[in-house]
Amino acid sequence: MKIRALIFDLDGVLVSTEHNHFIAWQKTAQTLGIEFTEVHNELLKGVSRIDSLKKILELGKKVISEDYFNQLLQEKNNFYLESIQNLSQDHLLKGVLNLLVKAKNEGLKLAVGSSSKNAKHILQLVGIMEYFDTIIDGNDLTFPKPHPEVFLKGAHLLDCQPDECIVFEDALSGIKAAKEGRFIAIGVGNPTLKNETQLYLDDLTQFRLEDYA
Ligand code: B16
Ligand code: MG
Repeated sequence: MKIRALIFDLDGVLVSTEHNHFIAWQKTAQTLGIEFTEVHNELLKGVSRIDSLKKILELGKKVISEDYFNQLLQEKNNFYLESIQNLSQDHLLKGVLNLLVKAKNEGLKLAVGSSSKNAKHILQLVGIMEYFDTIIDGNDLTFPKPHPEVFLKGAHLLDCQPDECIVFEDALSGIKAAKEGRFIAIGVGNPTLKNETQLYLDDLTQFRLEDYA
């Protein structure tokens, strides 16, 4: 089957923002008196903001009021947004720009499929918004990753079947979503995914479009 579209996760695939999420969640966990390491953070990658805080609370076996829960979500996002305010094209991950240009020239359709409600803001900061035919983000979703809704909506808007689309993901939740939706799933930039996908790449410079298009 010829590939007609590429669907990119945002945080950790296009832009190096995963560490900012980690630092912001670590601050939240500290406020709650919960130990939170990079290993714990692996479970949060690709996971929605609400589900991330639920997972941190489960980790610390804590129960908090709804008001405090919402306050912590707001504080985490404020801290995260502050930490990415100087984001620029320099924060695009290796190989991103070349692949976007090449895929566009080949006539492929391009989409972003992200859990983040900040996705459009980030794409604007790093200056690659205009490459994408459609952007599905956390604001468009009823079911967060690992549910395939994000990628199925993307494929639908691109008028493509899942098996005509490659999904690039850095998170286990996203790989599960892509596989569940019957997309071609490629793991990028996260060695813990090596055994989870047919193809794993350290970064997008290693992707050979000519093998698919
Ligand atoms: P926000 P992705 C995900 O984005 C991140 O991997 C995850 O760490 C974050 O919690 C989630 O977005 C929600 O982000 O708080 O900005 O709405 O990897 O799916 O592009
Ligand atoms: Mg990601």
